[in-house]
Amino acid sequence: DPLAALVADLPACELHVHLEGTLEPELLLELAARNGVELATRTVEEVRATHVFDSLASFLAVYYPAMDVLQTRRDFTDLATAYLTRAAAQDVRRAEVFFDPQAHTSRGVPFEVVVEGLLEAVERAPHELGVDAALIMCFLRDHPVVSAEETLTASLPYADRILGVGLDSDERGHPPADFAAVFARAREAGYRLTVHCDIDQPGTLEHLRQALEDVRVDRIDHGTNIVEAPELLALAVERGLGFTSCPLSNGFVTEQMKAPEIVALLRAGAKVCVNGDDPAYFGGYLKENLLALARVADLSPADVVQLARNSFEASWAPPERVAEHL
Ligand code: ES4
Ligand code: ZN
Repeated sequence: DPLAALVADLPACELHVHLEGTLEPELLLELAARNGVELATRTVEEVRATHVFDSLASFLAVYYPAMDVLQTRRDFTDLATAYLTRAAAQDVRRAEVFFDPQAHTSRGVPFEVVVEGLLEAVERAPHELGVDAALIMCFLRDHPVVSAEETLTASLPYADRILGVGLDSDERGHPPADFAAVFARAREAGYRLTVHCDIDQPGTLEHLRQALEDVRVDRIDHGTNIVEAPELLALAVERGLGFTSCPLSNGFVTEQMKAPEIVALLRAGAKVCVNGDDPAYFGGYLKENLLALARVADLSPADVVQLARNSFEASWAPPERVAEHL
């Protein structure tokens, strides 16, 4: 199978993966045992049986409670190391990974424990795994804006070790413009900016407009609804903005991989790339996503190579690093 062989050999960047979404059932059970956390599920099969989703909300209702097992600095290091080890095995050369500090600080885990635990893994990855790694701190849009403000303030001592900020969680009723001031402060602190514009969520086109015009993002996560707004798409293409698509995730959240939309972005010259999102929950890491999309959309080998190339061009790596890979 030439397509599978091509994907199997193709280096790429991962630009849209939530570290908490890489918590595999095996590690979940191991951390629960280590920390004495009582779970409702006792086996890998039982954990997997809870992974049935038909919407963003139904996914988040499983995703957040699982994080209770993450308590110590070492837990966060182990989570990130497990992901980066898998990424290395999938020829990921660079990973710009999301984490959700408020999902941990809101249950009493100090910000420093989360960040220092993750940084230990991220800063070892280039030497030990051959993966260039960086952190993107996401604000939870369904928490108060003041909590995002506090999270940004808490991050400032680490500003030179955190690459960017993002916006995730339940999009309904939580437009990017609500966070424009926090994002402006984040940019002042030197962070790159990205925002989830999850697919087919209420208000999605207005959210895309706000992300582009009010927040002035440096990238868009998901965002494939932009194909319905040609003038916004033209603006994004003109700015060379990256779009981080996640086909297998889309299949759960919207019942479709959104392959026609991803292909439309590719044909329009947008820097669209393929990513894992929450691979422990949605059934695959980067390569499984790329191959699934390639098959459903009947992509040519040149299209697949372009998607991988886009992942480097949409990354926030220094230009000379990007050039090494192209
Ligand atoms: C997420 Cl798929 C998705 N959408 C919004 N927020 C998220 N956090 C983790 N996965
Ligand atoms: Zn996401």
